[in-house]
Amino acid sequence: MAQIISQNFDFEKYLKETKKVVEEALDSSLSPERPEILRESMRYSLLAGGKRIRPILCLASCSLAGGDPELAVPTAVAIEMIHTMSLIHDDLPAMDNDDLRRGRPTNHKVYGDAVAILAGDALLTRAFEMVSLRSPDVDSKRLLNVVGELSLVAGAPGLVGGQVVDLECEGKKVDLETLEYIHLHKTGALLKACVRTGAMIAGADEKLLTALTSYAEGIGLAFQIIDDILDVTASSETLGKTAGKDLLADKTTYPKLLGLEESKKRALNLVKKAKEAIIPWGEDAKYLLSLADFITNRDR
Ligand code: GRG
Repeated sequence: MAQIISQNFDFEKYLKETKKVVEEALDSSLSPERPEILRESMRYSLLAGGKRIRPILCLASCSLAGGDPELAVPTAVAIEMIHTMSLIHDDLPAMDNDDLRRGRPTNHKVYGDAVAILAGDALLTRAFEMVSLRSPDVDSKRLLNVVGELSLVAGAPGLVGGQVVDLECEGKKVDLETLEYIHLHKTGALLKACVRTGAMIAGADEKLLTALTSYAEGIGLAFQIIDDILDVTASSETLGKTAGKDLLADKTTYPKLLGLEESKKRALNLVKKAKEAIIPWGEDAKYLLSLADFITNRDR
């Protein structure tokens, strides 16, 4: 059934048009910024491309919940800001120490560590400004819920906590449970916030939020499994970031623990279950259903 709904509309067109909306909103979200070096560094990473899967998930979820996706654009931008700042900080010498991101030299390679850290800080704080002060026409109680959700996923209970465990585990033998903990926090938490906040802006009830949470948990883990697989199978050129990095940093990954075939099977199974959680919403679920397939079929 999911397959039938997914094929009933032009997903490529939807993706292209929604991405354009996101790119334009990102472009206009960063002014005025002083001093100039900070503005440049923030824009350098935020406007460097990327799949924009997170903001698109947020807007698609708002649509599923019966809301006007236009109202969720500032939150979608905020989420991409949090994601981008996490990439800037992740690439720093004190963390993953990477030279290439989104097909260009990493932020600290261009602007130096100090400015890169501060650009990340400024993007993170701007994210909360986008929701609280730049979301006209959204009920303030709903915005407060969105701020709460984003503060939880960005902080120790989410990305930061996952990153710390990930760094601690480098070079160590890691079991599947710990690996899942890392991924659910480092990657899954923000993906979950995308779909939950989009729906919150539309005023979704608990039943829908619970279904969307199940959907997001499935695609979140699947997204990271595919990321691990691509690290082994794709080139740096295609990925726009250094391929083979996990092996080099002696990181435990799904392919390392389960093998490539079993990892792929696990990702497909997670996506199937994710889709089942939102099938009762029928035609309204078509964007999120197709986005789930997009996540497993992506090549970068
Ligand atoms: C959020 C306060 C705060 C701190 C950040 C550094 C850090 C703490 C966390 C690291 C999080 C991280 C880098 C997770 C990896 C997530 C991931 C799979 C990124 C790749 O996402 P894609 O493929 O990339 O969507 P594009 O470039 O397409 O956006």
